[in-house]
Amino acid sequence: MGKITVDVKREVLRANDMLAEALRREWASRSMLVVNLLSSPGSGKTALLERTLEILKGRMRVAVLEGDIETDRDAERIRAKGVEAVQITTGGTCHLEANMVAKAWERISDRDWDILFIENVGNLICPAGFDLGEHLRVVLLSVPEGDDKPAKYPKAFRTARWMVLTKMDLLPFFDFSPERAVSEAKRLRPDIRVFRTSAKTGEGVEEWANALVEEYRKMYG
Ligand SMILES: Nc1nc2c(ncn2[C@@H]2O[C@H](COP(=O)(O)OP(=O)(O)O)[C@@H](O)[C@H]2O)c(=O)[nH]1
Ligand SMILES: [Mg+2]
Repeated sequence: MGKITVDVKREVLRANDMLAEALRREWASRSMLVVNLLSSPGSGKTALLERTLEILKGRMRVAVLEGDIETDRDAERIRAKGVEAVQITTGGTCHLEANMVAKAWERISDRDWDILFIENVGNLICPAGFDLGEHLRVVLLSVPEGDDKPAKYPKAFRTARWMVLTKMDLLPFFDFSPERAVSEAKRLRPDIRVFRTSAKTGEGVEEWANALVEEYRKMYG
């Protein structure tokens, strides 16, 4: 029984990775930068996106796929910014899989986009194991969560190329050491690029948004 479960799991992952690879190629052929945002629930993924979209407006054609277990509240928040958003409700599953993303993508693939954000289901464990075909994986860590999270959830931080420390405005109220968080993350991934932001004050958001534009230009000139 144990062996069959393991084999099935491996097959599911293999099918996911093949589809993810096909999506990555399709998106690259259409000159798109696709960004997968990972974090615990409430770390500020949607809030950072809301701010980022304001900055990117008029510069890049941006769309968002919103992953949640239930409700389409986050997609509504994005649409309120005048940006195209497709909600993916997983109905209990704690992460997005490439097939869910492919289905949502179909709904907007008739138009041209420069950057596609995928907000993953809030969770630092399961989403780390599923490639969605993204070009850039970003993990968010908010000040109230504690600076020990990279060591506790290593896969999320090892597989992310960028890390955003969010809610920096709350630093005076928590025993959170950004230096410790960064050094723990770097132990897992020495080349991880770090941003510090606050969606409340706007601190660091412009730098992060500009880095996304730079990343896009690096890929497509
Ligand atoms: N103080 C502060 N609160 C924030 C910040 N970003 C998000 N929040 C709050 O944190 C909560 C969760 O944010 P949300 O964007 O929904 O997180 P998500 O679940 O990761 O998408 C909300 O109440 C936000 O107002 C921030 O930079 N500073
Ligand atoms: Mg959200």
